[in-house]
Amino acid sequence: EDKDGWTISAEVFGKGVDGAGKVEPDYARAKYLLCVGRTLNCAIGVAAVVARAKTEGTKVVFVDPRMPEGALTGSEWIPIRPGADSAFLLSLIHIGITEKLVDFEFLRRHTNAPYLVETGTRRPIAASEIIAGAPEDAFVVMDRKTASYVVMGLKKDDKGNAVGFAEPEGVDPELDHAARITALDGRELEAETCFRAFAASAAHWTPQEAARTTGIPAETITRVAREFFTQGGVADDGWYASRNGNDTHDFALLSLINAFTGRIDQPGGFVVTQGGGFKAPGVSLSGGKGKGPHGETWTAPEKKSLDKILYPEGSGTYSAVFEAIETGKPYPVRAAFFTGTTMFHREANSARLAKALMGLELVVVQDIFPHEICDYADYVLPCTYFLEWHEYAGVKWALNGNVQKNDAGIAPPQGCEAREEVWQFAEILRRAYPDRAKERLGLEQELKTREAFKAWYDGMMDAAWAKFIAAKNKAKPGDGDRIAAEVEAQGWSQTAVKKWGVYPYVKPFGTPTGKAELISFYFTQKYEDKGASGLPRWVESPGFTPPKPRSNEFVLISGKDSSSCSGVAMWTWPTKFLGDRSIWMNPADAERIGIKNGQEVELEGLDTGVKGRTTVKITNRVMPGVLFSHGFSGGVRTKQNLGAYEWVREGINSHWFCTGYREPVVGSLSNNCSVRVRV
Ligand SMILES: Nc1nc2c(c(=O)[nH]1)N[C@H]1C(S)=C(S)[C@@H](COP(=O)(O)OP(=O)(O)OC[C@H]3O[C@@H](n4cnc5c(=O)[nH]c(N)nc54)[C@H](O)[C@@H]3O)O[C@H]1N2
Ligand SMILES: Nc1nc2c(c(=O)[nH]1)N[C@H]1C(S)=C(S)[C@@H](COP(=O)(O)OP(=O)(O)OC[C@H]3O[C@@H](n4cnc5c(=O)[nH]c(N)nc54)[C@H](O)[C@@H]3O)O[C@H]1N2
Ligand SMILES: [Mo]
Repeated sequence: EDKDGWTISAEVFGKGVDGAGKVEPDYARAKYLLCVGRTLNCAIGVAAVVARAKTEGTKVVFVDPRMPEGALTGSEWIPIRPGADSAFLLSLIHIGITEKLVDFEFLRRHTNAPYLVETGTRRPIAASEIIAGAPEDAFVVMDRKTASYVVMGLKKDDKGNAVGFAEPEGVDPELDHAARITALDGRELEAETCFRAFAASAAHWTPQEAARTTGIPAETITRVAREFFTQGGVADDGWYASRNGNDTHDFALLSLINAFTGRIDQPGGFVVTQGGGFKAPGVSLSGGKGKGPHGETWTAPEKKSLDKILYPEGSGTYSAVFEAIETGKPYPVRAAFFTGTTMFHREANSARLAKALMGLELVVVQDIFPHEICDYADYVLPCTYFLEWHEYAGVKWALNGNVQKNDAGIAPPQGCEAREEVWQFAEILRRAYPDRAKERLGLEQELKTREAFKAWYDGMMDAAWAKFIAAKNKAKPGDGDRIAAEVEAQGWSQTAVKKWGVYPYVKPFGTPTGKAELISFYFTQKYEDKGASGLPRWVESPGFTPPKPRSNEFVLISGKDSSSCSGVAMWTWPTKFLGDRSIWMNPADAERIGIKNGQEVELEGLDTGVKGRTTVKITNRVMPGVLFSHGFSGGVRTKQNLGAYEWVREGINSHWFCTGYREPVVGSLSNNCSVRVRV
């Protein structure tokens, strides 16, 4: 459901950079930061970094149906119709190309823009089809220097990993090329460059055409395009792609527009983050082999998890499990553990979720608060909070490489049972499958006391940390000791400084071409028929019925703010006062349908018929035709007695009204929906 870190950047940059926070704008040096459906105000240190950059002149532009907090001062807010982001982004690129503002040299050398595809189908043309003796996995460009087709390949190590580029010295690829080519086997191929195919498709999105779809004036689109490409623009690639069911294209374009600026992995551009380098001990499964925390190994079933079977490019489309619960296919699911997730406040279509939960024989919830999901649980296992764990970790979403340490500041009170979920899991595993617990985790005896658990678990963590420090000392004498001392003294330490200009100049990206891809060769070859075209384009949101314009029907969207959202903040006392459990409505809409500020209304899902009541806040911070609600900020429906926290029931949970539509390849949900408002 949630696409944290994945963000579909793999379509443009391939595997390997699709982990959490692996590619990011260089926020500190960005000159012009474009945020499409991204609020910034909430994401870890980014807000502070961007605030500092703004004092040095960085311009920030938010493109969002509602005005996020970050746009209240010193930034521009451009309202956009929900689900129209691809049309906007394609128009920016189209203007950039036609006004020659994009970096053609970068496109030629470091993207697959000059690579040949079959005209119409966009099937990548392999070099081996037209050049005798070319490797199977290489592609082809027209070289301007030699006026001939040349082989563009990758250097690979013995494991098949791409480690460099194999292309002719001084190759000067033609961007705008089309030809009829006779293949070695005699077939006639109509070929064109990716650039031509992409530019032709983007050309549909003139500012006027994009204005009709996005609701943004054509002059604004033209101005933003010129500013973006001439003032050092960088686009944020976003954090999660579950909005309208057409988001795959939006997120691919948010990454791709950065390739058109030529500032990939350059200061102020769109960069690959360095990574801390520390790997915490854990269990991994891959290629039929399991690996335990002490180096234990075993043979694991070759089966894929359900979400990967149904949504091969997704990362955790939980609702994939719903069908399996109901039908037993592709395999039956009878029990589920829910660890640290609200479920009802994250998952679109609450009724479908409730039905799936009731179809399970065993539901176990591990949480720290009495969320709605507890009503469906056979067992609720209260756990410790992450700040109570002893844990070393790499720092994600940071430009430089850093490591950090958590440790409990205080011990649990006497007589209180405080158990980490790892402890609970380990003990459940040991009782259910004693042999596996021994073979895979090195766990033979019951971890009866907190001391016993800490000796086992913290011992593994400390051993991994000691190994990391030793390796750092070996690589550079004294460096490990410095890191260890800094972590002890201040909780974190810098392990590596960002190296600029590595990807895709020296090291290839994980794409078939090793370069940034205008047309994703991987997606085109694998998913063209499933609608996840390798060529990003705009499609109308398939996630919900569009509301009738200027009626009492609206698109209902949601998002977070810096003070109240998330399953934890929902249950804190400040949220009672700071949390916003209303829905936002534009004054023009309120006047037309006769609604006063603070008035209670009924919402009804256009597709689901589900009803709910909440109060309306009339504000210019949301565009006409759209209602905004804060996620994780109300609408709790539980049978539990909540005592002083009864107020968490106020308002709505926007997921009540959602269809739960999922994009078929990546599996992102439509968290937006359409509703009717009645007084
Ligand atoms: N305080 C706080 N901070 C958090 C979190 C939290 O819960 N609370 N969660 C963390 C997590 S897990 C994440 S993923 C990040 C997320 O951080 P962001 O990626 O910045 O996401 P949101 O803050 O949810 O903002 C999403 C925005 O998208 C807008 N939107 C909705 N539909 C559309 C559309 O069709 N087009 C466009 N252009 N915009 C649309 C919404 O109005 C909203 O302003 O924040 C992290 N930080
Ligand atoms: N309407 C709407 N829906 C959304 C979003 C949105 O913006 N709007 N955002 C989407 C995004 S980006 C995300 S990431 C998801 C997030 O959806 P969730 O994963 O459901 O959200 P969190 O707030 O991270 O939930 C954390 C849960 O873990 C519990 N918890 C906290 N600490 C601990 C701990 O140490 N141990 C255990 N066991 N439990 C703990 C909290 O009480 C809470 O129940 O929601 C998605 N759904
Ligand atoms: Mo997220």
